[in-house]
Amino acid sequence: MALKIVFVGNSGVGKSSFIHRFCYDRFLADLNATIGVVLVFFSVTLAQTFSSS
Ligand SMILES: Nc1nc2c(ncn2[C@@H]2O[C@H](COP(=O)(O)OP(=O)(O)OP(=O)(O)O)[C@@H](O)[C@H]2O)c(=O)[nH]1
Ligand SMILES: [Mg+2]
Repeated sequence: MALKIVFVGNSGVGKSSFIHRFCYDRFLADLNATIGVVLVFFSVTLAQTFSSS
């Protein structure tokens, strides 16, 4: 399943930092302000639970 998530908000609130932490598990203290739009592609495997009745 493919999801597209859009981050919008005032400048400097931490959108890019949040995305970096989520996608790459790191914090970059010297991130430049984002001009326009940045696309990040990231895969995550979700645990599935199957129930039988
Ligand atoms: N102390 C602290 N600083 C943070 C945190 N998240 C982001 N910052 C700092 O806040 C500033 C702005 O973070 P960005 O992630 O660039 O914010 P942004 O929303 O992407 O900003 P724009 O690209 O200008 O729209 C940077 O100096 C970050 O280092 C946090 O959780 N704690
Ligand atoms: Mg940004």
